[in-house]
Amino acid sequence: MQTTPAPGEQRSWAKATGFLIALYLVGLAMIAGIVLVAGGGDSASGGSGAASTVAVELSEFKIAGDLMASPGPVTLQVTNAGTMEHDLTIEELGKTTGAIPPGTTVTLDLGTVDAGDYSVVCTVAGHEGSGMTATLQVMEGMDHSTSGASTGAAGATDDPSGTAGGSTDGSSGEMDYTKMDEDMLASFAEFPATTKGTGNQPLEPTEVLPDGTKRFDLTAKIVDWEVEPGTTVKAWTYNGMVPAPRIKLDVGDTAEFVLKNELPVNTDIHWHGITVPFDQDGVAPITQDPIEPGDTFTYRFTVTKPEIGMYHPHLHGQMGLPNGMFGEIQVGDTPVVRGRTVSGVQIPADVTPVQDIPMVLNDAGVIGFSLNGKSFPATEPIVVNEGDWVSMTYFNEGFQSHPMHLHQFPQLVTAIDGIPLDQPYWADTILVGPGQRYTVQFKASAKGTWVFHCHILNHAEREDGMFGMVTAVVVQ
Ligand SMILES: [Cu+2]
Repeated sequence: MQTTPAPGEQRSWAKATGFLIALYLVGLAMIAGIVLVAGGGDSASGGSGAASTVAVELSEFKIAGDLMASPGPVTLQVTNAGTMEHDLTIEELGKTTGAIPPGTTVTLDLGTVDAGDYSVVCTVAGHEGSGMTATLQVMEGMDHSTSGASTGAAGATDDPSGTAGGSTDGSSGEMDYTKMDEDMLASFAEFPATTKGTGNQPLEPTEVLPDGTKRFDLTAKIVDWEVEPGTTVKAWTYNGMVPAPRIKLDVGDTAEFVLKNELPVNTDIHWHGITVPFDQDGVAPITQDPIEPGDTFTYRFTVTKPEIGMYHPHLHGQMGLPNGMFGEIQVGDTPVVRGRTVSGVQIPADVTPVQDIPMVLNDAGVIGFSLNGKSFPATEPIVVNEGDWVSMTYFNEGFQSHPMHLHQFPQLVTAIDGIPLDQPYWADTILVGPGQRYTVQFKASAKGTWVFHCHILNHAEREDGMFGMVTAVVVQ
């Protein structure tokens, strides 16, 4: 007996929270429409009756389901329960679903399949390497099938019931809403949770050479990293922390970065957003040879203007970044707007932020949805006094865009990608795309614990409570 958990998860998630009912209805209406279309197609093809139908669920970054069938006609019912496009491909059989949008279920007819093991992957770049691989076992006695028609019908009835917001449909009895409510409250109660390891610690020079060159040591290595309470992963790091050590340079500095590669693969460092000579750009094998496991390579460059960048591997970036290899590198001071009026709001001439915070976003790999390498409730709150100004730079090292919403306090965008804006602007939600840096400042003008989160809500909540890209500004 197969179930299709993805639509149920979406429904229960939204229902439990009460967040943005309108958005939820629109979203579910879209999903319901898609499933109805898919269901129609399925029941038409399901007429063969004898076909084994196997339910498969795709998400970031796994392929889930009982991938077993008996030899003979096999049909896959593939649901993309993730937040980005995926496909399901079985190269050996020459079959693929093609790209499946999030929240969509499609049917893939494999035809008649002989006994054997078949490799199942998502072919979107980087997804197989991040974990989207599975094996379809076809053998006698492995018949987990239901008829295609009944699976399709279940999918079709499930979702409209969710759309209507009704809990009267018997088929939704698998959800334990009471437990969801309890788990939600429990997740809030844990914040802020203590976990092992702190990222973004300042990187101090190990040595200053006679000519004034600042020499820094970086070691690329895999370490245990507690990403949320009780969840420890094998993180790929610089110097054993996520995000990597924070590098601050002064305009005019010459810096050397001695990188030792203790990873199992070749690597390099790309200084994203920092102006460097061609042979220091860290794009192996174009600008340098790959740094092999066990080898050391020294980067050396002089910085000549204020910049806000980030560093990460370019080689195997799709694996290194989501797994934790990312950090901030900044030259000069963070831009601050003072003594001018923006959209009618006077910014005092003496604004001096009490904190200058890096807010590093990630959403994939073993680190997953996170702020500064931690998932809620292990994210660190921003604690300030009433009336304080804070400056903050978002660094998106993930694979998706994140609309970062701070409750109550408008954010004044002062720079994008480290470039100060001639026309700063106010916004309460800042959409930060992969690779981008947005620098903002805000005034903590009212006491309270103000929630601060990504507004793609399944980056911030799941059935067992808040997680991922959520923290708070605590104003005392
Ligand atoms: Cu997000």
